[in-house]
Amino acid sequence: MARARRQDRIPAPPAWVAGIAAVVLGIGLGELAAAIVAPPSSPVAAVGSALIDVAPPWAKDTAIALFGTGDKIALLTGIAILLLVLAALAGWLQVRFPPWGVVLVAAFGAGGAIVAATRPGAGALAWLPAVVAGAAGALTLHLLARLLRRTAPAHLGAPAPVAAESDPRERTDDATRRPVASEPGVSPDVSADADPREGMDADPRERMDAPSRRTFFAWAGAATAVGVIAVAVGTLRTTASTGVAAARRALRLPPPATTASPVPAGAELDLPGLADVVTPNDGFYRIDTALIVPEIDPAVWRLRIHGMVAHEVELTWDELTALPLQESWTTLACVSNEVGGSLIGNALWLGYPVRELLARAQPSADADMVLSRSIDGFTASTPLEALTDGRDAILAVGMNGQPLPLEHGFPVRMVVPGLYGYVSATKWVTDLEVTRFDRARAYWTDRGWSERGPIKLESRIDVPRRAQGLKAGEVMIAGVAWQQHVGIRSVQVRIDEGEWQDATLATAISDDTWVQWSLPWQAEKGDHVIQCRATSKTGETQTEVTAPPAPDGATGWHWRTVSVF
Ligand SMILES: Nc1nc2c(c(=O)[nH]1)N[C@H]1C(S)=C(S)[C@@H](COP(=O)(O)O)O[C@H]1N2
Ligand SMILES: [Mo]
Repeated sequence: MARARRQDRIPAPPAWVAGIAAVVLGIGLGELAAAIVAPPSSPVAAVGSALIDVAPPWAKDTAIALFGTGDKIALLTGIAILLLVLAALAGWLQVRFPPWGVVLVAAFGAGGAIVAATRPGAGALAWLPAVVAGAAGALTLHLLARLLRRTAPAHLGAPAPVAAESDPRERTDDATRRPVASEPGVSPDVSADADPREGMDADPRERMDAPSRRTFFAWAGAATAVGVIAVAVGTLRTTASTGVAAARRALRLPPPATTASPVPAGAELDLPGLADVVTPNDGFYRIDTALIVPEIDPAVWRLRIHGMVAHEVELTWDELTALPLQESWTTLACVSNEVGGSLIGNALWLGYPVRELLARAQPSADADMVLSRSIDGFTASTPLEALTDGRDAILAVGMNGQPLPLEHGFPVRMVVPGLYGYVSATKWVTDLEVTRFDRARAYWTDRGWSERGPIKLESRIDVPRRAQGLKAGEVMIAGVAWQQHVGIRSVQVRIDEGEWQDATLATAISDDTWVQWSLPWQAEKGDHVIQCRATSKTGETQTEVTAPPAPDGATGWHWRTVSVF
């Protein structure tokens, strides 16, 4: 019969609590350290960002499909849950098999330090917060687990056989609850260490000396509270310390040298439920790999144009905004957008044509691609031709009359009409490398997506909404259609797979934007299927063949079922 070791008598839940309390405290102190280190370098964020980069493409695609623009909150929640589970495991390990819990926590700190130090844009001290987190977590776990082990009664129920094969580790552990030996009137040789029948006799003085479970929970609770407060303070400090948001608010963009024509009358049908023809900035979809939005002070922003060029070009914010800027309307779309999806938006951009800067740099004749890179290491491969063929491919600084919002690329991003965002719309852009498709690969190309991403012809039904209760009678069917840089010629709608009927196109802002369409319908009682399809200005009609977003954009007809009462 195996004699239970003392630590085996501690139930698992308090051991989990010890691990979670220690890890929360460690992470809290780490976040606090991260706020002090410049640039701020949260180890949790660094590991999260690294996870995003190493995640298999299917995982990311699923995350975007499931959570859409909430994918980052979902990831952070997932990381938090994973950390709590690992913390609980570390607690259990440390109580049952010391020092493996402490080893696990320390290893995570070391791993976090390596990841944080090797992220793009990491500062010289980026490793420090993770080391602080790991060290504080490991030490706290050591102390809490020791306290918890001491709460276990040395004796439990029926006498156990003599521990001839006593685990030496256990003696070391027991040595930690030895103050009993130094008490006045107590002979040292009755200490647990010296007792050959340890585990058989309950020493009453030892019972008195052993801390209660309540004491343990009090310490664990205190550690957790300190950790939570430290996370909050650290996060607030990080947000306040960079001041980039404040710099953005104070910024005044120069007026455009070339203005775009205003939204033409008749472009906005203004139907409830129909997407606005101009998407407000705070309603604009956001897709990127940046767990923490990069914060770049315009005063330190630089753009470098290099690679296969005759002259390298470097540009500061002041130099860029002193150039004659132009306004242009462009509808941005994400390749991950499902048929009928909402990862698309239209804005008025203010910027400077990339072709003008390329003209200064003089790309070599055999270059065919520009790899744009953001401060956080994301890259996009844009065909050189799309940047030089005269379309409104710009380095944008303004969006709908405002400086770019931080999450949309402040201070400078690329916008190229006609190409999906992943191959053109690099936010927080700092580097343009003129190169060739057979020499360099972009972020998503490495993850199985197509190296070129022209936007596909698509149309979407916005109203009537899916679950909308419809009364029989006239109902307006309306939506949007797009194929940027080609333009939409017509949209057709059919009900219950009947004849295709021509919808009325609203006035398009330009061929680089989406266009609204509408069709009145005499709805009769019952369930109906509404479908739409667009035809482009080149005469191509939207294909019925369904394709998933990967590797180069979804296709198929959008359809919607409605019930009419
Ligand atoms: N730096 C950076 N830029 C990026 C991305 C990114 O992950 N990082 N994602 C691209 C993708 S996939 C899209 S669809 C657009 C989305 O731009 P938005 O978030 O402003 O709508 O940004 C592009 N630019
Ligand atoms: Mo995208």
